[in-house]
This record gives sequence, structure tokens and C-alpha cells, in this order.
Amino acid sequence: MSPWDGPIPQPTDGAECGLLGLAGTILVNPIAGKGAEYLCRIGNRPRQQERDPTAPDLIVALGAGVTANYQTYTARDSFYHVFHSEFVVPLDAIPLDGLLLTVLDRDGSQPEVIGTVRLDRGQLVTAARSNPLLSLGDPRGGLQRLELVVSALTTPPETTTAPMNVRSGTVPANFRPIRAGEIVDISATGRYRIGSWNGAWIDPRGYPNGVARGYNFDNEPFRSAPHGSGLAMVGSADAKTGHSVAPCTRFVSRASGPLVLGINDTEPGNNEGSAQFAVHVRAPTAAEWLAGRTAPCLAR
Ligand SMILES: [Ca+2]
Ligand SMILES: [Ca+2]
Repeated sequence: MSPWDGPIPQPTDGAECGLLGLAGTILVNPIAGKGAEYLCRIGNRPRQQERDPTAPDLIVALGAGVTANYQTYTARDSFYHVFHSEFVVPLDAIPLDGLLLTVLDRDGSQPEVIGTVRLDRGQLVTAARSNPLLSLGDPRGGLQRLELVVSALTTPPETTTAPMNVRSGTVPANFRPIRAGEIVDISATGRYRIGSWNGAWIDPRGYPNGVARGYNFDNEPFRSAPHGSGLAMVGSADAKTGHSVAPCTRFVSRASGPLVLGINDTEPGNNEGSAQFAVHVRAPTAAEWLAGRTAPCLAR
């Protein structure tokens, strides 16, 4: 059998912590640069030892049509992996040809399809009612077995609040992992200052007029956001998404994983004051899930 990947790891393979690229692509932008530890200390993949680089770098993607794309993080150099990633899908969003589950090898810039499975609405409804474990495979490809646990989502919308000392930089939200496909709405308030060089008291809208952006985190959307504004990240390892909370955001989560909240400042150690985040999470409508987007937030 020929190996999936070459013996030398590709440059983009090493991201222990990264942000997803544009929707519909599975490229990863590694989080690097000054202050990266504040973005990367929560929800990272443990460093793996002694892996065989020729083994595939596994991703499971779930989608329908062109704009509904949801995915796991990358399990590097593995023939077997348990993701524990949760996806929420409105029944009305499932097209007649079903949902497409694709297992990919993300090694390098050209992902390779290992196998695909289609799931129709009837299969999912039956599984949720009587036999939650679906065991799937794609004998035409290289996908021997893909196990999926299906359950009906019955939880109502949930809310939480998170106070933070802005000296912490980032904090994990006191909340269960977000499911891919959920609608996350966050608004922030607060009063703080973020450096001895500029003693102005600000709030999560950050500094106006692009002042001091040189102290922002390097990765977009943080690089272009107002300095000192609120931020949020959702996801695990190399499949996180970043959101500016200046002072609010609302989005369809593309990945599943912990929610992290914080302040867009690479040097939080000299900060003073506090911020409060109000988080509201709910299931998407069929239209939101299919489009991968929702209406913008309203600042309160
Ligand atoms: Ca590999
Ligand atoms: Ca600072």
C-alpha cells in the first residue's frame, strides 16, 4: 500500500493552534507572533510524539451545498482518531441528496479525499429515535469505518456571563464546548485601561481611529480590530475561528470546541480594570445553517 503522505512533514502541518481559513477551504492560518500564548493556551492539541509523518492528517468535514461547511480539527499522522466533535444540523436544512460527510487528509495545501458518506434525513431521524450509533464506511475510498452518534437536540437556548480581569488577556468561558453550527451571540461591556503609555480608560469598543493597533494580535480578524477591543475564539487546535467583540458579535460556529474570551492586546500584564461578556448560544435555523451566516449583532 502506498503511503498517504510524504516522509517530510509539510510546512502547514505543524499548527498546534490555528485559525480556519475562508469558509469552504480547509486551509489553516497558524497563530503566531507576539502574545500568541494568550490565544493558544486553551483548546490546543497535545503535542504528539513519535508519529509517522506518512500517516494521513485526518479531518472530518460535514456539509451540504456550497456554503454549509463545518469541520473538525486535524488529527495529525493518524489512521484512527476519536474527535469528540459535535455538529448541530436542523432537519429542515438536510437536502434531498443528504448531508455529505468527508474524511480528508489535510497534509500540505492539496487535501486528499479519503472517503465520503452521504446521510439522508430518514437515516438520521431513525438513528436519533432508536439506534444512535451509526457505523459508516466508504469501500470505494480508504475509509474503513466512521462511527457517528446521533441524538435529537433538545436543549433550549443557553446563556452565560463571564467577568474578566483584563490583566488576564484571555479567559475560558464558563460554558460547555460550542457545537459546530450553533449561533453564538456575544456582547461585552467594561471599563479598563491597557497600558502605562496610554492611560485612557476605554471599553470593549477599543481605541478609536486605529490607535495603537501595533499591539494587536497578528492574525485576522484581530489585526485590523480596534486595539483593546473585546475578542472571542471558538474551536480546538488548528480549527479555531476568531471574532472581534467591539462591542458585540454574532456568528454561526464553523467548528466545535471551547469558547475563549479576551481583550485584543498582546501585552495584558500592564492592564487594569475589568470587562464582562454576555454569551447567548442557540441552535441555527435551517437558513442560517445552510448559509453559514446569520444577521449581525446589535450593540446593546
Ligand atoms: Ca501526515
Ligand atoms: Ca497592555
